[in-house]
Amino acid sequence: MINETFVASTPTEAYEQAEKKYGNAAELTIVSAKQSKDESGEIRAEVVFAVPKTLFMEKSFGKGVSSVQHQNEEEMMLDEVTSMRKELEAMRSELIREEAVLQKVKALFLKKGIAPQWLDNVLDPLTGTPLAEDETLLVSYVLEEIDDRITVRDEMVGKPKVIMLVGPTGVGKTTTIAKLAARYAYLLDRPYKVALVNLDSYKVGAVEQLAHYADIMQIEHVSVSDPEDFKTQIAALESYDIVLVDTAGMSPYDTQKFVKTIEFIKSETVRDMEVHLVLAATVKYEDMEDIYKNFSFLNPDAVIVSKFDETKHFGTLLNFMLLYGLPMSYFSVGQEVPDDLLPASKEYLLERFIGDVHEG
Ligand SMILES: Nc1nc2c(ncn2[C@@H]2O[C@H](COP(=O)(O)OP(=O)(O)O)[C@@H](O)[C@H]2O)c(=O)[nH]1
Ligand SMILES: [Mg+2]
Repeated sequence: MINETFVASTPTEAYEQAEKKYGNAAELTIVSAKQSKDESGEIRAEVVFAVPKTLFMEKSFGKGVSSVQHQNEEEMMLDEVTSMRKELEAMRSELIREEAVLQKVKALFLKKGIAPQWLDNVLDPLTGTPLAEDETLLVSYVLEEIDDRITVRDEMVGKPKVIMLVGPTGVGKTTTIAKLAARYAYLLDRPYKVALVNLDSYKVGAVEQLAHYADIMQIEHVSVSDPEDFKTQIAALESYDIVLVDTAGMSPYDTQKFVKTIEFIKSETVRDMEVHLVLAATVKYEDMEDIYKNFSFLNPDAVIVSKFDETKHFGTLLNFMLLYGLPMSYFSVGQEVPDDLLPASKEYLLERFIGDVHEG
């Protein structure tokens, strides 16, 4: 209840004022009524009514009350907007922090030689996940992704096969052929019957280099200079378990015939034909694409990584594997024949790469 005082010259007038305001003044309780004279001698009647609070608010402030409600609603909305803004602000700074972590990890792998598109594909979907907040976790995640996506081709010696090595000059094809010859002929569970074919028509001295190894190992060795001759020789070597083919200096003029020859050998059912691209671990990022383009027409089945011992940085090499999805078959880890050859291993490669990444 609110005590409201009505002042008039007579109590009746005061009562009428109350009736005017509240309609039926009978609802109101009179708390007190008194009459007095003011300084000028005028009579003054004061009647105090007890008015229910809601009625008082409504009649006294009418619109005012609803505007108070309005004001309250507005304030509530403002509060809500402010807290939403705060939440958005927090989310935004979180995203900025995540973005900084993502960019840092991306920069690290870019520096190591991994291609930006590949990194974007792996890292972009992580925005907003807990992984994106933690640099160490994120680095491990990328390393695991690399581990998942690179593959190793098992050394399958059960079936007779022709293995051809292709690749840029000086990359280590002939040396690797010699190592492979020794491996198959002497270093596996049983001796395999190995023959060497030299398809090395342009590089002077190359024939001698392979012939020299063949002589030492007492392994059959033939030299051919054109695709037709190559076909004949491969057919003649049918009784061998492993025929290793060294190549060099193929001219673009020969390539079509050459591809046909490979297809012909591949269509044989008695033997498998594998083409291994030899790629130096020291390969430059800029050269990678050219190398792939120059040899992809031969449909390489695997990559032999040579000169593993000549670098500590394997990012570009890994990038090549990630980009072209070729499995790795062997690692050449030095010049020594036959010792410096290992069957490819993801652990061996990744261990070195992780060391490199952690060095920053
Ligand atoms: N450090 C190192 N040198 C190698 C490796 N493989 C080959 N080489 C050397 O690289 C040079 C070229 O090798 P070669 O087999 O003639 O290459 P090709 O032109 O591809 O046949 C030779 O001096 C080899 O001794 C390797 O894994 N590590
Ligand atoms: Mg050679």
